[in-house]
Amino acid sequence: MQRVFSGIQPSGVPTLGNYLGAIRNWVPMQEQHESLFCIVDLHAITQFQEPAQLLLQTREMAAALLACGLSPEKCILFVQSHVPAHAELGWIFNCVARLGWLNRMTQFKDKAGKDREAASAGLYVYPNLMAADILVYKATSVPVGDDQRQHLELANDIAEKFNHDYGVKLFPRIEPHILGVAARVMSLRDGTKKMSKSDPSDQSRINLNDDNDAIALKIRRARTDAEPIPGHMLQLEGRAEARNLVGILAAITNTMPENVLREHEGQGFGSFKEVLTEALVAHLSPIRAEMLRLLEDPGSLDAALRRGAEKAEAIANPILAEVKQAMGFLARR
Ligand code: AQP
Repeated sequence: MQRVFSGIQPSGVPTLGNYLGAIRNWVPMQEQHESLFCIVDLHAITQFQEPAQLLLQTREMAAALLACGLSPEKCILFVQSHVPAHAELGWIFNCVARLGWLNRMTQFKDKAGKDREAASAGLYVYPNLMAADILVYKATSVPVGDDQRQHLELANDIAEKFNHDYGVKLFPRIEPHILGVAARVMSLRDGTKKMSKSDPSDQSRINLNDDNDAIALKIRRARTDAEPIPGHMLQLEGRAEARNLVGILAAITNTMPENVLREHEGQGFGSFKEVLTEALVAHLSPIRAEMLRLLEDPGSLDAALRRGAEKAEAIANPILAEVKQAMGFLARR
């Protein structure tokens, strides 16, 4: 049986992008595989988080994941900083990965922006910690959005170099699982930027705890163009915002973008946006209600996360011990 690992940063309330590109695909995986889903707070602090916000966002993320259908009975749901083996293997991988490899990571360039000198060192070595998150469980299957493909390639390079340098076959090859028609949901304000929970503009995204009015307003204000909806995907070339809204409706109604175009060909975006709002509200409002219900009892959320961390540690610690032994670390006796 394949072991599945995936993570999500508690850097804000999860968005429709996180949901369609990642979380929604995790739910069926817990039925078929041994699955670990991790709230990666050590990754979130690569960009400054207000302490009170981080605490709140970590619980909100746990509530959102449970509300979307993850079950602590079927998967291991936990917080990254509760399992120190991640940080320890992350450091070891800092010493395996090459600077040249990290220099090629496009996400660092995107997130650091123009002032790279001011970015944290953590943001730069983020992909090494991500490799550790996966490999500390010898997980082989990693469901992620399309934007994470490059990081998984790097994780495989690290695993291969480690195995080669220490003459072992310790780490397996990781297979990315890029799933769904909406592998990349774009910002509602700029169709060339991905939808992000930490985007300064709240209007750029749908948050999983947005109420129906907020969803309607954001979709009404979403950028589009004056052209009507075409009949074929090719005709959406160069119309990033229009393409994004078509992709979202297709994903949320479980169909292909071509079918959405066929149904709405010739319409303007006014009526299309009404249909989209209705579909989003129908899908997201039960998730929001369940999220709010779970957040009323933080003690139960924390207890579920603690049990998850215990199960995760039981897998990670022996693997970390194997790594250290291969490297010649003196064992603590
Ligand atoms: N816009 C998106 N479309 C599709 N998938 C997405 N994911 C993120 N944004 C989109 C997928 O969600 C998973 C968890 O992401 P993350 O929290 O680990 O980090 P991220 O990719 O950096 O997500 P955000 O929302 O953009 O967070 P911030 O704003 O903190 O940087 C991943 O599988 C990702 O592919």
